[in-house]
Amino acid sequence: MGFMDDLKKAGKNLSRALKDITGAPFVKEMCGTAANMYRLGWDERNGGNISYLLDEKEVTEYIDLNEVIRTIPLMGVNAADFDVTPLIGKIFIVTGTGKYFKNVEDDPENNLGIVRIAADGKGVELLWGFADGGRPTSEFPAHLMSHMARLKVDPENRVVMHSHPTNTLAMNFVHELDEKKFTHTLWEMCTECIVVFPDGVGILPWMLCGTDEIGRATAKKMEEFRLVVWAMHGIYGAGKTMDETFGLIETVEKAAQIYMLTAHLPRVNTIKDEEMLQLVELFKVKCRKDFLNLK
Ligand code: 2HA
Ligand code: ZN
Repeated sequence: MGFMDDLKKAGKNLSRALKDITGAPFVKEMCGTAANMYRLGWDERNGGNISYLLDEKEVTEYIDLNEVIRTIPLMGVNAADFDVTPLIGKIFIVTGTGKYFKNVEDDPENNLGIVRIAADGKGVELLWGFADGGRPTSEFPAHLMSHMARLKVDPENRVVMHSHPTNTLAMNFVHELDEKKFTHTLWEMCTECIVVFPDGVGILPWMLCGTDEIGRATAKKMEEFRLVVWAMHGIYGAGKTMDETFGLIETVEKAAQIYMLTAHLPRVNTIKDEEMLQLVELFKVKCRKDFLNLK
């Protein structure tokens, strides 16, 4: 390197002291959320994954975007075959494949990665994390396709989250997997349900996970729903913020828990459809009216 290059590099480093990334709000949110999900029993072993679309300006406070650590092919369990053009250049923080939510908080640098979708749309550029040679979750294709689908409906969507919440899963085994019936049962279980997820819950039949096919099917559902159940596997949620997305799954799981606590007992009371309609009107949300049984 020549003298002028040295000088330029020194100048660049002097003018831009980078902040400690472990203190970055987006890293702290990933750590806190993974820890909560683990503690709630939703994400055993390597179950679950989160991806979070970051604001490039915010990221530049912590890392040098010109320094690519390595390039990783975009794939789940197979080489990926889908068009990510709308996401080229976008930066995500994402949980790693095979990594345990249990460990994220204590060791973010090995369990999380910050990646930028490469210009050719065939891979991602690692900018930080996955320090032990890791790569993004095997469900990254499903995440990216879901991000693209949600961004079309809501340009502010930033988070996609997958989890295995216990009662939601249990309910999959004993309740009909019909979107209207499943959503309606959840709406009946907690007063706030219809306000929190007025658009209802989409459902996919059991499918092989980690593939582009389940990614495409999830994204198709995401055009209509912010919540998609993967039958007998888990759930996907999407939202503007980590809190909103976590809250969606948390509310479904709470409703499913009440269902599982009561499904085998005689039902004496319920929240009526007319009452749900009052809630929708009071909180001024637009609900899936076709999921109600109004006279
Ligand atoms: O990442 O949950 O669906 C582990 C999983 C796969
Ligand atoms: Zn899973």
